[in-house]
Amino acid sequence: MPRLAAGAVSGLLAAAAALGAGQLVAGLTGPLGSPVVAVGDAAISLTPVPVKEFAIAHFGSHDKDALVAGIVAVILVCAVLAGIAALRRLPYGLAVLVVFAGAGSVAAVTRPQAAAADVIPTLAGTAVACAALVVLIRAARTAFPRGTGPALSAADRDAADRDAADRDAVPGQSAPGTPDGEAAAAAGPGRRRLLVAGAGVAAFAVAGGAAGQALLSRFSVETLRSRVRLPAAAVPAPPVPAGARLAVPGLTPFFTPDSAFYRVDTDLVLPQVSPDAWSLVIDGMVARPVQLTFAELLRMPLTEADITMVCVSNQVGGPYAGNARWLGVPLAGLLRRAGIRAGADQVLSTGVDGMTISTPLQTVLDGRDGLIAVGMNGQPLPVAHGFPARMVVPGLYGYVSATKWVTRLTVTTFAARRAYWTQRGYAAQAPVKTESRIDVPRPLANVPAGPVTVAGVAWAPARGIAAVEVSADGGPWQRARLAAADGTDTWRQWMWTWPAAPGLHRLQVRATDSRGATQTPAEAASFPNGASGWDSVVVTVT
Ligand SMILES: Nc1nc2c(c(=O)[nH]1)N[C@H]1C(S)=C(S)[C@@H](COP(=O)(O)O)O[C@H]1N2
Ligand SMILES: [Mo]
Repeated sequence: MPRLAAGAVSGLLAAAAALGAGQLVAGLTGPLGSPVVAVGDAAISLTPVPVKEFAIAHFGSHDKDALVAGIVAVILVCAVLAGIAALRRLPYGLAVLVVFAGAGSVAAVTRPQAAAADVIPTLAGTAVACAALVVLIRAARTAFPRGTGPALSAADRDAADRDAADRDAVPGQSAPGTPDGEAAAAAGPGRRRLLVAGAGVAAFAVAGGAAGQALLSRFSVETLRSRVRLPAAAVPAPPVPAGARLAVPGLTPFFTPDSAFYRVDTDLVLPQVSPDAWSLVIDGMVARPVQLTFAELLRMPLTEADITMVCVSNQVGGPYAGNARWLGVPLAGLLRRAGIRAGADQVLSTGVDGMTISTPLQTVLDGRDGLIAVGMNGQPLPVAHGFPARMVVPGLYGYVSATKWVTRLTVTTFAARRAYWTQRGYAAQAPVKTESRIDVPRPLANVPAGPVTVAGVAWAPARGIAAVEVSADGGPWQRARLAAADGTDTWRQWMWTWPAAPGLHRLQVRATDSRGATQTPAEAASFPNGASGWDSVVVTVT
């Protein structure tokens, strides 16, 4: 057993050394080459939609941490197997490592933003792992010679150690009494050698990983972002009406702070885009293709607009919606400047991460505030939300409108081009469904009998909310009080005072948009065009 354990630990240490070396080299070549990142990004684009939906629903913004943990777990299990295999025959263990190197390299070079250098971290990591495995396995074989492991008890081994020590002291005297005397005699110093080698490899892994992490911070564009000065809006947003905010503790704030704004994208490592290197190309079915630098974009008249953004993966009552004040160049003007040719019906936008998003051209041109945004809540876009520029179009789910790190707008047709999520079966036409959510009381809360404040938000971006109603225990729908509307593109807070009697109760909410359409009770999953149904909470009144 100790022999097997030594093999397993050798495998684990070799894998740790590989990850440390990979991270160190990625610190030089760029974050996308880090083996775990490369494999993770590849896994994300290969993951079937239901699994992705599950991950977003159950791990939320931590879905990527869960993925990384999963990959590391797979690596560790394979490392254990490689170590044990190597104990029998070294080439078996090395073969496992080489298979990993192949998978990691393929993953690294097939990523949309990949450079040839992105295979180097994986190859360097594999070379280090092979060397470490050879050294450790040789030491392990000496320390735990075949056949002695399971047979030797702890007392036997102590005896063998002593024998070995004796033999050192008295040259020529062998350890009698054990069937494999020679080997057992070598075990003591062998084990020390294994310990030293193991500790060395572990130290290398930790130091390499830490150094790589430190080097990787060089790739951050945070400093460049902090130097961006956004011009004032030529067309400022109207002030938010005084009555847009209701004073209810626990209610979703009207504007979502950047730190609380949901983040959904397919990137394990946030794209770091220098505003100096960034440009926006407008091409496809246009009369005059346009290319704009960030400086040129900032010199154009900027418009400010309050827009609530929603992810198609948001479940009824879910958290993947946020409201912000965006600053940017109107999209319609940019496209018209390029000259849209007849027959086009789609804007296909591309992010530097390779994400493609198809937006119906008509929704961009119908007068709503579609933007190439550079500012969010008075600051340059946070890196996680698309710095230096992203698209925002009110009324459409993010996957058909909200391209982060956007760098190309191609005017085209739905017949000619399909975008990332529509290739995966999501709807090409995806207006945000009217939804309302109960924020307070929290599900399964205990509240005292008497008047209880029920409150939440409701949204129907681009249409506007006209009414919100609440029902207790399936009883008659009661009109909630609506906070003042800040245009049609943002959510509205609402509240209702519930005369609560003791017992277990279920509250339900539904909204009606400004066209008079009431939110459907029909429950739909978020695939393929957004969840529907009424949000509800169950509470205990005492
Ligand atoms: N480049 C890029 N843009 C993207 C995505 C992405 O994966 N990559 N995800 C889209 C999706 S599905 C949504 S809901 C919004 C989320 O924007 P946020 O992370 O700023 O909230 O970004 C959209 N834009
Ligand atoms: Mo989304």
